Amino acid sequence: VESSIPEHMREAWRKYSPQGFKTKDEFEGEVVRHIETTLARSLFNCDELAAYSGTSLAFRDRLIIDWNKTQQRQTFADQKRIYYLSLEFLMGRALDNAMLNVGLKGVAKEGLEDLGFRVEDIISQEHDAALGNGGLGRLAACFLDSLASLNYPAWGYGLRYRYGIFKQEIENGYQVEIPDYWLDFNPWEFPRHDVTVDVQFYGWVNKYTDDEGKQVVSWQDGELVTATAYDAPVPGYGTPTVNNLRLWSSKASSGEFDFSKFNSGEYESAVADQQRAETISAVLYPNDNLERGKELRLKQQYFWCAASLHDIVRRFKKTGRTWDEFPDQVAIQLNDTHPTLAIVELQRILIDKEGLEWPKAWDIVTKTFGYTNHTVLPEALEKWSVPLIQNLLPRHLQLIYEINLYFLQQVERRFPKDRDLLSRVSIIEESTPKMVRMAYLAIVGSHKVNGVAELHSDLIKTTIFKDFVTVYGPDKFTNVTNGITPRRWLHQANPRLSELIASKLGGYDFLKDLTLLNKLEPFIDDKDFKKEWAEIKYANKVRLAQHILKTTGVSVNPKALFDVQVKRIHEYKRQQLNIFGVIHRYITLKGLSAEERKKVAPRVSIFGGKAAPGYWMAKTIIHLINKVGEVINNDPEIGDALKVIFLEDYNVSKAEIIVPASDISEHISTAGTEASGTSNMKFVLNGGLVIGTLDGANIEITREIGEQNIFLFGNLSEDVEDLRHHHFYGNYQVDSELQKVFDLIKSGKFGDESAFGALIAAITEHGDYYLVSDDFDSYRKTQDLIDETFKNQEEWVTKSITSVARMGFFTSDRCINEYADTIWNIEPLAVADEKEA
Ligand code: C3B
Repeated sequence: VESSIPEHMREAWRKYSPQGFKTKDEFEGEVVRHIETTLARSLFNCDELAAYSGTSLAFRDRLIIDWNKTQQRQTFADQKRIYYLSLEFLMGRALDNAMLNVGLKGVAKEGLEDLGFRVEDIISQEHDAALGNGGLGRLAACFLDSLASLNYPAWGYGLRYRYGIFKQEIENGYQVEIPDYWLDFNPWEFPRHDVTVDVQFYGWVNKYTDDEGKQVVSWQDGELVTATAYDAPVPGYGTPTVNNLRLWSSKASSGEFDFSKFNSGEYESAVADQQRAETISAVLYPNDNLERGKELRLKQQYFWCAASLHDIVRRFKKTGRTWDEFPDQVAIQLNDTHPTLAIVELQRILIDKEGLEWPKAWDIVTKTFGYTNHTVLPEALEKWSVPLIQNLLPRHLQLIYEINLYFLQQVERRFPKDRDLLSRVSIIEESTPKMVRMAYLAIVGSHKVNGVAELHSDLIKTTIFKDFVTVYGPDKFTNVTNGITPRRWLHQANPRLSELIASKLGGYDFLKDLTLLNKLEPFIDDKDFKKEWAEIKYANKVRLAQHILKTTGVSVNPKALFDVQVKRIHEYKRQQLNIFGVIHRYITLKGLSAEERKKVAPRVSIFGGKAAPGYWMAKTIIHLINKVGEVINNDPEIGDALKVIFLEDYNVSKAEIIVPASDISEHISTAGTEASGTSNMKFVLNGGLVIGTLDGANIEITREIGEQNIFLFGNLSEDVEDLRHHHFYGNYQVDSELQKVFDLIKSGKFGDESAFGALIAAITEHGDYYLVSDDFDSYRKTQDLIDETFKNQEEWVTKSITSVARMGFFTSDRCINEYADTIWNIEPLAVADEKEA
């Protein structure tokens, strides 16, 4: 073991090495010490924010000890690591998670009470770490939780955006975006000013023969931007493993070719350079399932890939191994195509810097990388223009062409003279300008490609990547169905339900092996258990009702059926179908007598989600929901029978309140468009039922929990293409009940009808691409069935419990173990002293 401290002096280190608090008294001591010295506050000016800060610092100290030990253990063990490259990590809050994962929330609760605070108030002081848009970013966060909880040696690599996803406010029914500056006080990150990488952009490529007659390729000039590492601890649940999430921050380099300007008196321009460099990691692109081809985004991608690869290679080289062993030490997973340049960058390092021959280098590269596809939507598939890459990354463009050449030669050998096939699979699209198809590059540069749910993985093999199945055979393509961490999405978000389950199963082992939930099934006839189950749901609904009252001023009845659709606003996710359904329900209610209306099952329709700032149609949907809410919520004839709520600024910490409080949640994408969906899993795990299409993971959820426990409707993915065709070439007619909805909107009932013209025209005039009209009838009828079923609470609770009992498959632990076995070939690193959770 190497150390700069001589052996005979290490005793002092060992003696004073901090242990971290364990008892309530020690915890209080740490909190007070941090508040008084680290924060320079006192008991006379300690508000909740200061108490949050002190508590976080106390827990942070504890985590650091295990974090350091984990990193040491992993370095000495010297076994293969997985590096998860993701442009998004939607972590949410860290304190509650840290408390639960180290098993000291009880201690903190009591300690904070002694100090005059309630633990819930302290937890809610924390600003969400919102470095992601939606499913893709939250999946990365769940994966980190599982990797640590299962003791895998794993690092996440991402960007440290100064601004996360914007905050959403609703003004006059419209979405307004507010910047999310989240770094004012962030106790969870550690700047590593000694861990920096200079990343090069622009410049030109010099190819020449050196004195010894060797071909040399050198990428010269351009500008350098420095990447500085910021590390955050990722604690596992009930284990001392604390993994590392490394995020890169950009600033102008003090290296070779920038700061000469200072010396020549160009101060302002040097400052401008500085700001330009800092812009790279300034802001998260707020698009979900949409790529716009902006140069700054490409800069972000290369900056992060180059810094991460440099870091990984540096760590590998310290082991003194030969390059052949690289894929035995390193697995890199590409979260979507955003990090595809990492493939080219590794090839560049091996060829240009380390002097390896092409075939050997390429063999190492392809053994190292795996690629996960998360979408088949054409507008989300990344393509970068050749001139853009040529200018920004001239050497990489050459390498991409070479990679493509070798690949096409290989295809040509196997399928001689199939010129069509060659042009279809070419990494370069022969358009004007030429484009680099990033997904194709990712496939060619990886040894495995996976989709995120069974249907999705089948679809990529038969549609967008069909030709690659021809070229490589089917084995390169595989499925790993997504999962969620039950620690955050059950134990943390729904502590009472978690406790009730633990009381029946004899402990919290189910949080580490979610299949144990099936031991709940024998209790479905247990009256007391069912009663408590229902009471917990009710209490969660009361809590959400309070939140709704506080944030919207609308009072909702917690006894009503809570129908929730929270996710990014997108036409393919079909919030428009939901709100049209709500309007139809309103029309029906208005047609009833007061007596009849009293017999109707009351319902609260709850929406939440952000629209990309440039996605006009999505913003129109938000506007309509809010306008419909204004009318219905203020209609005295309607009362409790129907309420429509739009919850502002949906994010991870709000999801933790909303998810446990749903009776029904909506996952109603046009079949074949939602790759998986993950909130569907969260809602069911919390005892909510689902209305959904046969899309993404809904299909597997149905298989696990049983058809009788889910409300399915709508056309199947195999029929979508024909229906779309029919819309244009058949005699297309809008569903007559949907037409009534459109007529009411057009009458001006919900304000200026012209505001909603495009939304209606998309269906009536422009081919109804998302099949809203085709699915409207079965959607409505299924909603009616839900009303009927909800009236029988006995049956409803049985469905709820049965579903939860059968959700074991959807833990991200299962998912991570599958990746580890079938794609990464990595093993957990045993930890001697497993702690009790
Ligand atoms: C999402 C998909 O839209 C979801 O169906 C899927 O569950 C998650 O990824 C996780 O796999 N996705 C996203 O959030 N952003 C993209 N750019 C592409 C897919």
